[in-house]
Amino acid sequence: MLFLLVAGWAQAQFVTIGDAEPMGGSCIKLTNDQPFSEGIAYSTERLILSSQFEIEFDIYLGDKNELGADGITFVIHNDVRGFEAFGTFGEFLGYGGRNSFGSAHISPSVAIEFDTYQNFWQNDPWSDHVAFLENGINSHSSYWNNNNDDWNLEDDQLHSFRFRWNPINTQITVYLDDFVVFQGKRDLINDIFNSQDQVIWGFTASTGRKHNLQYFCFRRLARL
Ligand SMILES: [Ca+2]
Ligand SMILES: [Ca+2]
Repeated sequence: MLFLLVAGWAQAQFVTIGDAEPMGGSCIKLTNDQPFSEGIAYSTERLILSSQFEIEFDIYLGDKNELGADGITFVIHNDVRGFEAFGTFGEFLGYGGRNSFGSAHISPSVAIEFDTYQNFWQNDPWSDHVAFLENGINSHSSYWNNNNDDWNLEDDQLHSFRFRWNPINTQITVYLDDFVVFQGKRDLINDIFNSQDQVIWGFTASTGRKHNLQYFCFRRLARL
């Protein structure tokens, strides 16, 4: 389905998959507060990676800490399925897949995950955490949790999320509530997207046996 979101002067049109649907204003629900929910929303307008930009959202990860799961990803991809690309539910956040079993995953891609549930196969810490992912693989060697083993994102609050890309020095900078939570260099156009500089962007999310309402609100896309 196709929806138009308006946030201040900014507007963006999104297509949705699965349980994702508009909540009013500039927000799109990704998962229901129910087991085994998965939702994905993509902007119909591609990101142009040859230009510098910053894109900003508010994200909501739910209100249940011990009983909540699984998290969301902000994804940029060039998967052949285009606006119908999806990954696997549960610990794969609608982004990745159990590769050894060939389950659905989104690739080529990069993603920022906001993970609210510990899965040993993904090398997750006990705490909620943010991590940089590539090509539909959820496992990560490093993560950010504010150096706090009890850090919790399922606090019934909106959190400000900004993703900044600079193609000149290939630097990615991610802010959560105005803290830098990831910074790294990756030549997205050449090393990930096979020289393509126009890519699809959006959010994926899922739940498993444990669950939370999860959604995002689009704030702005600024060309820098
Ligand atoms: Ca997890
Ligand atoms: Ca938590």
